[in-house]
Amino acid sequence: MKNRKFVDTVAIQVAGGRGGNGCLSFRREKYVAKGGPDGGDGGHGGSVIFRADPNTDSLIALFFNPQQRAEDGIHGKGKKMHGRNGHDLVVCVPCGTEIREMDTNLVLGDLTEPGQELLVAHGGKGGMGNPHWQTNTHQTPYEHSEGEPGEEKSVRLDLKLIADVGLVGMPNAGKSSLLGAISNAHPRVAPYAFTTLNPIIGTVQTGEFTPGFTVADIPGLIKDAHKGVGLGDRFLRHVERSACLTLVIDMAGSEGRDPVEDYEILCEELRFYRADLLERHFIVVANKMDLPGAEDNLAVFRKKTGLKPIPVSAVTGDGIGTFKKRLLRIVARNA
Ligand SMILES: Nc1nc2c(ncn2[C@@H]2O[C@H](COP(=O)(O)OP(=O)(O)OP(=O)(O)O)[C@@H](O)[C@H]2O)c(=O)[nH]1
Ligand SMILES: [Mg+2]
Repeated sequence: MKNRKFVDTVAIQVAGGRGGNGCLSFRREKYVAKGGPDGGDGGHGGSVIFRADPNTDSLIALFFNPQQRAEDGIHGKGKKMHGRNGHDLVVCVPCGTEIREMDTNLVLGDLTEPGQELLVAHGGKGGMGNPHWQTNTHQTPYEHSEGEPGEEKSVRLDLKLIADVGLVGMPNAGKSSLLGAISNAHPRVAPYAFTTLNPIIGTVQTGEFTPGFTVADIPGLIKDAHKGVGLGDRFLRHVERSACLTLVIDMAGSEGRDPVEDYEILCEELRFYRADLLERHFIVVANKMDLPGAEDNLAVFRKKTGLKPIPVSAVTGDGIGTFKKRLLRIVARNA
């Protein structure tokens, strides 16, 4: 589980099944002359349907199986036997998967709710048997039609995880430590940049009988992330839909960093990614308040930015309760 490749974008081919052919046949029975046409119709091809499934958490299965084809319809047979329709192919994808047609770049659908379905490739129609051509003046039809091919498409699937809260910050700001402090997740924490390489989601328990809310921790952002510097800003899509963004600032200014500057770089990168991202609710958390210098830096930060960050320490646990309550209030308001 731990080292499993995290796949959040795949390009795949989908194809509906081919319709079965209509049959050319005539009734043949002892003592019945000119029995008439009795070729059955072909069954329709199955369709390819994507379904949002809460038990699927990555697109890895499709990464290894990039061709998804539904079953063909069965050919019609004599004695007017209709061929069976091909079974639909239901492909389970994680909730939060956006499906785009490659040729047109059009979004075909966005599967966010568990159980939500989208038909992406129709199966082909079944062919018709020769009785369809029978008329008063045409009693022995030899015409019959073939099944139509199923629809084929190249589609791209993009997974955008759906968490109520998204943690963003510079590398080493303590995002993963905070996630570990407030939720059931145990993300890797280490004193170097880019410890977190893939998004991680944790659930914050808010009471014995309430469902709680989810928090996503993504890899750190650095200056020019929008140009691909560091791990780039592509992970921001996983917090794009969060009701609340939490900007985590290392208030101790470790490694000679300036918290105000960090905050400004973060805002700039978020705006570059999507201009309206910060127009939604965001809060600022001042982390590492247990370290020397943090109090002074916080005072300067307040003055320069006019913001009131929540002071916390992921290590000692100070302020974590307040932080959680604040998140819960925002999430509940947006629910
Ligand atoms: N003293 C102190 N150290 C902290 C605090 N929070 C995190 N750290 C330390 O800061 C370092 C980085 O913490 P991480 O949680 O891995 O930081 P991150 O933001 O997830 O970093 P990346 O995943 O690399 O982006 C670790 O050595 C943590 O132990 C805190 O509140 N106080
Ligand atoms: Mg981390």
